[in-house]
Formats: sequence, C-alpha cells, structure tokens
Amino acid sequence: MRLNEANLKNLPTGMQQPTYDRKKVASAIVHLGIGAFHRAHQAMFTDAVLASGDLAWGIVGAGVISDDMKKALLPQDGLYTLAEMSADGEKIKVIGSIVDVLGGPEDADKLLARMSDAGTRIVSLTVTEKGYCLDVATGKLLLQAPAIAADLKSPATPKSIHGLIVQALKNRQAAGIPPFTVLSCDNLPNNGKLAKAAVLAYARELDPAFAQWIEANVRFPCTMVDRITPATTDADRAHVNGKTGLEDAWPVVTEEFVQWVIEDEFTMGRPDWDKFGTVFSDEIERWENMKLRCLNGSHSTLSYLGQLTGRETVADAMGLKLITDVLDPLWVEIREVLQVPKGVDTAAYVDSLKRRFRNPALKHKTAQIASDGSQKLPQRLLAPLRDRIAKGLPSPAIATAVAAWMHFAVKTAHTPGGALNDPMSDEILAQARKRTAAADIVDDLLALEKIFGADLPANAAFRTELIGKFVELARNPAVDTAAQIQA
Ligand code: CS2
Repeated sequence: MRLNEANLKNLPTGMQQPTYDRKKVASAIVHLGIGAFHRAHQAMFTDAVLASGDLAWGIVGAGVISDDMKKALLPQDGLYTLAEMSADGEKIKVIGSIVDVLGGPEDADKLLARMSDAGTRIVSLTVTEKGYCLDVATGKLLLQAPAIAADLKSPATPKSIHGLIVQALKNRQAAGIPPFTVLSCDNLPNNGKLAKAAVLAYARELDPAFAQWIEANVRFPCTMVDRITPATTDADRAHVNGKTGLEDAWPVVTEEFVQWVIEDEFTMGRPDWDKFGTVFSDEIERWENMKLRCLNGSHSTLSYLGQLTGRETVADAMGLKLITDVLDPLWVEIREVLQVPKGVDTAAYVDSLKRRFRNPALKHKTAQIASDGSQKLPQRLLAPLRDRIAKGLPSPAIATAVAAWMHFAVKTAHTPGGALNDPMSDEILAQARKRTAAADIVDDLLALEKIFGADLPANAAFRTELIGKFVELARNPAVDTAAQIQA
C-alpha cells in the first residue's frame, strides 16, 4: 500500500503525520533541488509551521537536473517519511509541507510560471556547491558551463537556476509583483552572497540595467544549514517502510541533530521558523565558518582517509585510531583561527561532532562525502589553512588532510577506468598521473589553480609540509595508496 493522503489513516497509531488540511495550504515557497537534505531540514521546519496552524507556507519542490523525485513523490501527494536515527533509537514521522513537485528540465516552463506567480514569496536552493557554477578560486561565473551558456542563448526559456531566477524576477517586475527572496541553503561560506554574485553575473550578461535592479531590490539572506543526511539506500527503504506499513518510494534517513541559522532579510515575509528551533542571527558568517571548517572539514578529511583505509562509513572511519589521530589535531588547528559566534563553546561543539560522526545508526558513506573535492576543499580546509599561514602558524594536520585528498586522486588516476565524482575529475586525474615521484605529484596537483590558487603552491613552508605528509601516508602500510608513487 503506497504512502499517500488517503492512506495516512493506516499509519501505526501515534506516528506523527500532518494533522493540518493540506488542501488549504498556500504554495509560497519554491524549492530548487529537492533532495534528501532539503526534506530532512527546511521542509521539516516548514511542516512544523504548517502544523501550528499557519497554512501560508507550502513548498513546491523541483528537481534541477532530473525528475526522479517527481516520479517518487507525486503518487504520494508529496508526502514522505523522515526517520531520525540515533544510537538510542529512532523517530519516524510523515512530513506534509511539500504540496507539489515539478521535474527536471522538462518542467522548466511550469517552474518558471510558478516562480513568476505573485503567490511565490521565497525561492530556496539546495543545489550543491557546483550548482552555482562559480569558479572556486576567482568567484567568477563559469559562462561556458553548458547550462549557463544554453540559457544565455535563449533566456526566455531558462533551465538553469540562474536563468530561472533572473527570468522569473523579470516577469514579476513587468507584472508589478515584488521580487521573491532567494534563500540559499547550500554548504558554502556566505552562501547568500555567492548566490547573489552568481545571479547578478548571469543577469549582467543579458541586461546590465536589470542586474542593477536585482542588486538594489532582491534579498539573498545567508544561512548555515546542518543535518547529516546520507543518500537513501534500499536497506533504508525496506527498514522505514517496514515500520510505517506504507510504501514510500523515497524516504529520508537522517540524524537527530538539526541546526538552521538564518539572516533575517526577506522581501515578502517568511515563516516563523524560529518558533520551531531555527535561529535568526546577524553573525551568519561566523556560524557558517564554524560549521564548514569544524564539521565539513573533518568530514572530508575522514572520508579521504576512510577511502584509503577501506572504511566504508563515517562511523567505521571514526573507529580507526589512525584517523582520529589526524582529526584531533585538525580540530585544534581549525579552532585556533576561528572567529566564534557569540555564546558558542567550540570545544563542546567538536565533542558533539565526534558523537554525531560515531552514530552507529547512520550508514553515511565515505565515498559520498569524498565526492566533489575540488568544490569542497577550499572553504572547508584551505580557508583555515590560509588563516594560519597569515598568522605564521604551521598546519601539519591540514597538510595531512590535503595529502589524503591527493592520494585519493592519485589512486583513482591509476585505477583502470577510474574517475572521480567531481566536476574537475579530468583535470585532476591528468595532473595526478603525470609523474610518479612524491614531490612531483604534489606539485602537479598543487598547480590546479582553481583549487589551490596561486598563493599555496608558492608557499615553500606549506609545500614542504604537504610533501612530508604525502610521503608519510604513502609509507604507512595501513594506508592503501597507488603502487606507482615513489615516496
Ligand atoms: C558532507 C555534508 O557530503 C558532504 O560533503 O560533509 O553533506 C554534511 O553531512 C552536512 O553538511 C551536514 O550538515
């Protein structure tokens, strides 16, 4: 029996489900990138707002690149199951805040119409780091990226997030409708500012005067989002559906912890998310940097090391002394140069991360986190590294983290048919297989300016530290690096 509106009555007694009249919910938010993370996070907070009786804030979710989610959720009337798993047990609930789902590019016209409609007050985004199409090193829009180039040619029928946002804003301006707020919920520092930069750069190519209008009139609040949400597996589906007795094609499995800090800058109002645990703050940059560096920086590090030591999940990786021996000093290095939000104790924050990473109920794959390294390393690890360099401090643990990413790349480069799940895979692998002496490999990879800039390869002290750690890992029998490396 499928999970849907009519079958909600068959859920086990006491299981949380929408008690509000979903037919009365107005669609006011369009969310681009309706994956597991959005459904574990923003859609859950919005569900709580609806359940409190404020029915003004339904979500229309859209896939950006595929219609997989539409196929899964439409037969379920947008309903889905959220399982919060901790070492002490699990809490399963059905969420009802997604009131309609649109597919990928084939629904782009409907999506544009929805975004142009006066009822839409917020357009939120979880499109991942690479979705912004910004050059990581320079912050410039990648005009040659296929989705951007195509939309610049036919801007009235856009498919990219940039094209859709700009054309919808244009339609609204022409119709005298105020602009929506663009709410980035991606793991990037100053995510709102980056979203704004990406949208403005695209708009400038088409109509500089309209770009100026966007700059003056549209708000792009920054946010810090946090909830560890692994990709759903078949085992998760079987487990969750066994508990509810209803078939959900795409349930979400997540942790108990959740955090959302938002800058309070909205053009057409916003839900009272703060009544349900979110925090409005004007210190977003500090919150975001703390989370990106302490959580995501160590997450990436343990994932590359986990991949090199045969540890499939984060919890498994946390069980390996070799890995925690890198993470502990890494957190010290990161915290030493961190600007901390008021009232936060970073030692306690790091302790809570250790508990979260050890959560045995989550099977979070190191391979998933190890993806898109070119897009993740700069803000997670290279930003604190640069702060340390500026203060004249050495960074052996960060160097080990970068060396682990390099080994991961080199090993993939020497695996027949190997490819990285990374938009820069070809460039990275070409550099990684050029030469075989450790110092040469490090230099070749450091020369990837989009990732490391011009400053890091030119920094002799860091380069020496990095080569040292690269060799150390290559010589460690517990670390499975490419046989071709001459350490
Ligand atoms: C992870 C994040 O996949 C990754 O790169 O580090 O998705 C992480 O789980 C979330 O940011 C936690 O909030």
